[in-house]
Amino acid sequence: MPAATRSLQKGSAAPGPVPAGLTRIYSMRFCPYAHRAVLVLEAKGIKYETINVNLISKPEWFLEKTPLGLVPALETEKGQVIYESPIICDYLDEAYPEKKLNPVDPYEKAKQKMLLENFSKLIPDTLFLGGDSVSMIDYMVWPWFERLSMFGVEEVARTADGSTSSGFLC
Ligand SMILES: N[C@@H](CCC(=O)N[C@@H](CS)C(=O)NCC(=O)O)C(=O)O
Repeated sequence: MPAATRSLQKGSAAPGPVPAGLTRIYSMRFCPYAHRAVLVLEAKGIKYETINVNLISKPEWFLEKTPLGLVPALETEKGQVIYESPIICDYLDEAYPEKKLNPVDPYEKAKQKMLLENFSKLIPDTLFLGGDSVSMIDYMVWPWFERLSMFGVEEVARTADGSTSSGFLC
């Protein structure tokens, strides 16, 4: 992965055009949504540069580029800006079709979208699944999250080898 720049904040100069042969991701180091896009960029071997954005003090140019002011956002060589992590990931899969990550079969693709939709409902805007303090649902799902590394999920993500079945949801 190319070295990320430090995070740019309000008052910073807008970055120049995306260099030829690259795409650009506007990110924040700890953002899980941006992480999705980075995983797809890496899995597909797409050349990209990263610009980290200070989300507490957002640069004016960032708000001009992205109406929602959220990371991740992707900027192409043509200056096209794409936001919302699932849309970015689908865009990348179509724009760089050499190694497709979405299933070709429409039903299989729909099944993955349905899974994502249900998973997204589990990801809250609050610190815990049930709100601002820990509640039963957190204790109910935590054992599976804690075991993710045991089932080799990190390795699957690192190698992006979709043929390896981790079975971590069993
Ligand atoms: N639905 C968006 C969510 C992105 C999102 O919430 N990003 C957070 C960082 S993890 C953000 O930019 N927060 C800044 C803010 O809320 O102003 C996606 O999937 O890309």
